[in-house]
Parts: sequence; C-alpha cells; structure tokens
Amino acid sequence: LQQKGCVVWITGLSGSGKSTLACSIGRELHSRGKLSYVLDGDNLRHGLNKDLGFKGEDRAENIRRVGEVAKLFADAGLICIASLISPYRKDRDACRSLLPDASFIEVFMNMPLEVCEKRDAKGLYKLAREGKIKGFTGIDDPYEPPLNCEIEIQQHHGICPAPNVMAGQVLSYLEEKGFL
Ligand code: GGZ
Repeated sequence: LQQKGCVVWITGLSGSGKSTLACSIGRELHSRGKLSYVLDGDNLRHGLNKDLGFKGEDRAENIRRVGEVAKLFADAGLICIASLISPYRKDRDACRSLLPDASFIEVFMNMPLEVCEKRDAKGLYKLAREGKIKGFTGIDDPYEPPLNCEIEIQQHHGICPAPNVMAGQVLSYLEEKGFL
C-alpha cells in the first residue's frame, strides 16, 4: 500500500524555529522509514526562487511556487514539509486550496517577536531595526497569524520546546490523521 502524501506547512517569523522543526520532523520520519522532503524558503531562494525578493508580490510568487512543488511531492505519496515565513494569510490559503481536504497541515510557530529578535542568528533583525533592510517581517512588514491552523507550537512558561518535542507534536497529529 502506498504512503498517503500530505503537506506540512510551517509558518512563522524569521528566527521562530521553522527550519529546525522541519529538519527534526524529516529526521524522525526517516528513522521510521517514511519518505519525506523538506522545502525550506531560505534555501529555495538560492535556486528555484532566486529571481524573487521580499516585496508582497514576490513573496506571493515564492509561496505559490513552493505550494505547487509541495503538492507534487504529496501527489507522489511523500510527506512534504515546507518551511517559509509565508506571512500573508491569502498566500497560505491559496496553497491549502491546491490540496485535498485534510492533507494540508498548517503549523504555526507562535513565538513572540522579542524572542526571535533576541536570537537574531543572522543579525537581520538588527539590520532591519537600523533601517538597512526594508520590509522585514515583524518589523516593518506584517505577519498575519493563522486563524485556523491545525497545529500551534508555543512556549511553555517562557521556554521554547526542544526540537524533538515540537516534532513529536506534529508526528502525533500525522499518526492520528492516518498519514503514518
Ligand atoms: C523576511 C527576510 C527578509 C525580509 C531576508 N523579510 O530567518 P532567515 O532570514 O534565515 O529566513 C528568512 C528568509 C525568508 O524567506 P521566506 O522565503 O521564508 O520568506 S517569505 O515566505 O516571506 O517569502 C530571512 C531572510 O529570508 N530575509 N530579507 N525582508 N525575511
């Protein structure tokens, strides 16, 4: 019996832990012998999407392309994990509408801006605050949180869950819905 494919779409601010979660889910699925593939926004911007910037229409096109590719992987029976800021609700909803009901699983990394900004692994928030990067999500470009996501990842008592704990939350959901 072929594996039932789906798309796990991880949305959230820069520095919220999307890529870390995506890798952790991918590793866990691999160890269970399940085929999966990670589509990471930041990586794809070096190849498939290298012609795109961060204006609204560019982000929309970025997300549209990744949504279409994710759909292809899901059609092939894989669990496709997409991790993009995808800040606008309408762009995420357009990706959702490409897939059969229940096979688009939206995961919201609900981390406070202060936490993401404090991490600032690449120093981009600092540059955005200094006005050296314009239109940075959360600073001078909006992030629209999901209204009806399937999974929400949050801090508990001010502590971010460990990657394997976050991945466990997603894996349990996939199990429950019959994707594993
Ligand atoms: C947001 C930006 C920007 C602006 C560069 N706004 O955390 P990172 O650094 O490593 O990953 C972010 C990445 C965002 O790419 P996405 O394809 O996920 O974005 S979107 O879904 O909105 O199309 C960030 C970096 O690019 N970056 N400039 N202005 N993030």
